[in-house]
Amino acid sequence: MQDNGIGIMTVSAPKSLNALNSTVLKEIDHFVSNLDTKKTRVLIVTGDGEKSFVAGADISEMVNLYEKEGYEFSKIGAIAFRKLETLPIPVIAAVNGFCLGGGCELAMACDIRICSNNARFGQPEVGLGITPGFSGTYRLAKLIGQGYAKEMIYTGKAIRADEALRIGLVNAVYEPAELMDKAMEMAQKMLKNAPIAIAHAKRCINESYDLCADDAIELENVAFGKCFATEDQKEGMKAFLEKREATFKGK
Ligand code: CO8
Repeated sequence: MQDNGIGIMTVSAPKSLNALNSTVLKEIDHFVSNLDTKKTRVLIVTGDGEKSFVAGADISEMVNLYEKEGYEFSKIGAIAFRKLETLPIPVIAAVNGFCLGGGCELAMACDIRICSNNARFGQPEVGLGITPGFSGTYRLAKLIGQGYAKEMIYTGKAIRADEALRIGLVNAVYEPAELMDKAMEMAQKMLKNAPIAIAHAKRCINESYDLCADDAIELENVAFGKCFATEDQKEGMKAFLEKREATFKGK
């Protein structure tokens, strides 16, 4: 769904609390691959219904897999989530309930997570005899640090929204009824800013994690310079000096 520059991707598998089966994963991949990021300038990801964002990968689909199929299933999700993570637009996860296993991994592939006060986060995989997949070990440790990540992953315990806020897994917690409005409000603020500058900033933040300091700083220098080749930079700075609101064209 797309409305005035804000897209909403709703994960829907109502019989299993929106668990990610291979069809849903392919739908996510297809949606993200075909998203027109000139028209959709901010994406919100949420789950269908009031109880669950995504309750993990579909266990019934994984139960009889062997090593090769397990690897392939993990790759389908990992590729789709990587595409989501590297979209040149901001992606906000509006986590509206259970956010477990592959659900937490989906939320972590988004730029920002906000949640309802009934949300529960966890990586219960080791209790099922598997590791987190879909890049969960990588992203959780990056987001909340190795200590908390290892505790969550080794114990498999689910944490409440207030705890997720405390450890930096989410940015804010809201009443369920106001969650989507708050996500839209955040998206509207982003829409007012220069899209090319946001895309560069996102790439610098994402990529600098895996670079040494000198390379990360140089990546930013180059991105900063590139902004001066845009009409938006001229408009943004002129508007400030003329004491008016800037109108960005994404050029
Ligand atoms: N997979 C399949 N079905 C599910 C899943 C799931 N992950 N989660 C819920 N369901 C189904 C239930 O089986 C149930 O189906 P039915 O009505 O036919 O019995 C229905 O959804 C409703 O669920 P519950 O009755 O259990 O609802 P409750 O409110 O009692 O409990 C919970 C909700 C706590 C969320 C509970 O359903 C639960 O613990 N679900 C499993 C959570 C989980 O372990 N998730 C992690 C899965 S593993 C994973 O995500 C790995 C990701 C990386 C994969 C890499 C590839 C190898």
